[in-house]
Amino acid sequence: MINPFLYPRESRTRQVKDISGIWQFRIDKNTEGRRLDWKNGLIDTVPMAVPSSFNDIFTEKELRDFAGDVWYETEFYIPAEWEGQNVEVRFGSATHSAVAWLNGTEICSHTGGYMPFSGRLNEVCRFGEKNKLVVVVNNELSLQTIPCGKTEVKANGQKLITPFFDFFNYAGLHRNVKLTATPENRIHDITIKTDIDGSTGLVDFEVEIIGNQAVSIRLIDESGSVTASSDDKKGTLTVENARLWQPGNAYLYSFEVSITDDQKLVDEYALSVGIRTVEVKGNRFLINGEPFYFKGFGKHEDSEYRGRGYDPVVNLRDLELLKWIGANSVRTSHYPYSEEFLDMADRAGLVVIDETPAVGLMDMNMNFLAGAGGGIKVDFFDKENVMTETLTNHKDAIRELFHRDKNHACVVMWCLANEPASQEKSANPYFKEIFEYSGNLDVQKRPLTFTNLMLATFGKCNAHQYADVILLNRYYGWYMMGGSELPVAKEAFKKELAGWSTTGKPIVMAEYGADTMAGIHKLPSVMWSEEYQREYLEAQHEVFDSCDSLVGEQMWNFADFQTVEGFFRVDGNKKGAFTRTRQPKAAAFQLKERWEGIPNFCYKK
Ligand code: GCB
Repeated sequence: MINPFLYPRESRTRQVKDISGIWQFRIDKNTEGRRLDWKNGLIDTVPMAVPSSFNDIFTEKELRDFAGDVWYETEFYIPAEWEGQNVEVRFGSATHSAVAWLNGTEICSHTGGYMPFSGRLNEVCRFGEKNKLVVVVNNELSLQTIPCGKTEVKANGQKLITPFFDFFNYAGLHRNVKLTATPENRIHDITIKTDIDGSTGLVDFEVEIIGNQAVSIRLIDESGSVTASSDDKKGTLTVENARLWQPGNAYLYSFEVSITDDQKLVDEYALSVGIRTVEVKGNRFLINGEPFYFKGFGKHEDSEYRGRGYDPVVNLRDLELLKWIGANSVRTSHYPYSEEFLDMADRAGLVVIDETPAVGLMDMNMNFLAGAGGGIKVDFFDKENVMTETLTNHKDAIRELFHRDKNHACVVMWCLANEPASQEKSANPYFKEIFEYSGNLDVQKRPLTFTNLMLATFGKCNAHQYADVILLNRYYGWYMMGGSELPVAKEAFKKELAGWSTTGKPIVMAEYGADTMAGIHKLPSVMWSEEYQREYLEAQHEVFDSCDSLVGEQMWNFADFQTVEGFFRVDGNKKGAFTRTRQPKAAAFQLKERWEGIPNFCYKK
């Protein structure tokens, strides 16, 4: 039994060996690798960094935009002392689907580009010897994949991918690859739910074990003292005078599980646990019983050279900038971020709206902007296999995300999709099923939501009735009524918000923004200038402040990021408060001033 979702951590009984680094790589131009058994070993390779997106390493356009299979290979030793333990290889993610072979034998495969997966090696590996790992990764998109897009072979034979979303379809081994050795009898999974009763914290837990060992659980506070303990696999720990996990002021306990046989340690695992509650009450979003106000951004995992590849340096820099600007939250638009990012958010008290990779659930003839700008549109949810295959893949993505991230204190809400075509009638049955399915998966019962797009303005949306919180992506003053029409845009926006307020649900502005080229200054302002971004934001904020049901603002985007090339994007999306290299535009100082003046709690009475 393999559980890739329990993050690999070392302990007295567990070893982890990171095998990321420079691997061998080959693009499968003629789609022949699977047929010709490249699984046994690659020839004619070039070096490739793992983790990284392969796209931005090359200087050739056809390699950057390659559609199809790409192959990776590496060799490593498996320590002889690991024999007798459960040995696995674990991929943090492979975008969007992958198959892996060790010494020529298949060990695992996975579909879905942002989740970990593992394969057991014992039966195929050579202990104390060199082993060869080969992986094929495919980046193609279709109406049935999550995220959605299309892959076409052009008249000249060139295969091209059109993502139905506004970020570059980066692909490859995006996160660390690790070898792990755990005991055959071991801790398989842990599920936590916390509650607060006055000054007492309650930690409900369930531990799954492979084997029949005695269990011992201790909850350790940050000073190293044991605050509660249990000898059960399932139960509730009571913490007197609990220190709560608070936005911007995190406190983490260590939930330590050990299993023993005749007092002999068999396995141990430690999980960070924050005691906090999350609840929607009327038009308020409560954290620890208090009305919380989201301040922050929709982000991307995106940076120069690395593409979407995990980089702790970029993550730390981003965290510093988030603190500097007074943000308390982010949305993991438009896919699950690395586990290391969530660990960092837990530690920093950064509130996270955790999003699935379900983006592009809308039909468009061209690419993202064709849909948003009213391009040719055919009902997406009525298309063949969407109600069956796409729905199933969407559910799989939700199930895996919830499993991976269930214990993170920072995760306060699940965003099940970004901008589906919810103006369509058939979005109703689709999302009824998606929300019903998701509602049963999370023991913490965190609020569920999705982001609503501009085509499904108030009165036109067929899915919001299932959401606990209304998340709006709106660009009044940018994609519509921009420039001199900004005052008109403001009024139209106010009117729409008044409509959404009648639902009685809390509203979060999940996207609002204006493309801005850093360094362009204009007096008076024009669109794309730093001055216009400021005026645009000022106008939006004025509207937000007039709406009582609005419980948060997450500006689009934290930083400029890469997209497909086209006439509407200048080397990517430029709506960042920061440039792609993480330097502030003028708007960053404006946001800082505003957000430092808004407390995390009780902003609106
Ligand atoms: C949106 C999308 C986001 C885009 C953004 C934009 O509504 O959710 O992925 O990048 O608009 O800048 O147009």
